[in-house]
Amino acid sequence: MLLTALALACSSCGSGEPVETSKDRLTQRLYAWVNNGRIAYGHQDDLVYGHAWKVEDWEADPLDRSDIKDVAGRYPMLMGFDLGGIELADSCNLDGVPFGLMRKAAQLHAQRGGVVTFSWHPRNPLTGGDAWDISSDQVVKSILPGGEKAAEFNLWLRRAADFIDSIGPDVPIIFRPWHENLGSWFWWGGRLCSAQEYQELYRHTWLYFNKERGLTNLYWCYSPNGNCGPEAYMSRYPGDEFVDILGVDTYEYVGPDGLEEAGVRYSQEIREQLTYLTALSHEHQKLMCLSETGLEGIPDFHWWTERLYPAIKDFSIAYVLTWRNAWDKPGHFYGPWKGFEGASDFKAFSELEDIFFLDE
Ligand code: BMA
Repeated sequence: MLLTALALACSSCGSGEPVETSKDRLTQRLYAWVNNGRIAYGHQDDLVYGHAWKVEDWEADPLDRSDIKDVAGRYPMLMGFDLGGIELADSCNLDGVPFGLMRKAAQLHAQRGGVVTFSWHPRNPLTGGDAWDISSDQVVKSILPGGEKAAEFNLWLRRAADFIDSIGPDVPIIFRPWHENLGSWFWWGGRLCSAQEYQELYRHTWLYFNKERGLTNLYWCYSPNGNCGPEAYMSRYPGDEFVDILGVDTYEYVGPDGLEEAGVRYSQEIREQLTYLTALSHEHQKLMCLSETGLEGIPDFHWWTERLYPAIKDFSIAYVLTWRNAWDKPGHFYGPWKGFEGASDFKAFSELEDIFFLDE
């Protein structure tokens, strides 16, 4: 019953003419990208800091610096931000980004013609630890309706929704809460809750944001970690009504067998994952994306053109997003920066016909 009612709900309200929302416009754009066979490039936190720099006086700053722009001459089309910390009304997120700056950057990026995506690494509501605190497998249960932390968690949702609301309905946001849900490194991960509890958590979040708060600008991304196969991928899927785009988070890790083997393995894994994601995207009538990827520190100076690009080029993904360039950890970067030895390969990647950036 509930699902039918939700499926019938659309962006039109009341009996009047359907209102075109920013989400509707985003949907059209994403489909146009895919239909034109082009993949947008995205980078996490790109406007708010980069390798060895960060925005200081954010109210005065024009926010025109970007590690990606420094190398490719253009901003990424997708800009990722993380809400971790909003749940406790912190002034900065878990990586030191003031929420005021995040709001300004999201609004500005949208004004420039770009697309914004939000992830969320909230603290552990039961233990008080961080998102990676997996000391209890009772956390999800405790925050669902009837649980001992349900009221507190609802306050967390309220704070996150307040922040999104403050950005404004005209900025569409690809929102991907409860990501990497098959691994067991976050408190909402595979061994930390049942599939049913996970699905309830996702749907509870969706219902609160979309229905109770009436946020019309969220484009919901389901983004498990990869390397799992289609059955595992779908095992915690909350349902077609709650998801707009199928994502997957997969990184390259260098093991004892070295960089070359890691690169070969990575490209192969990405292709396998995007193959089953393609089938699922047809079956469920959803777009798909590589919601997070990268190789930390990019020791392979041909990674972009020889590992990432060959792995994604034959698939209809709307975008690929590489993770952040930390301002305070010199080796923790997933995008190039000016002066980085491997930057020319990124420049070559940025000039490929089917990869695109933000042209202002
Ligand atoms: C991780 C790392 C952390 C960071 C977190 C949330 O992958 O980059 O340093 O705090 O993402 O952005």
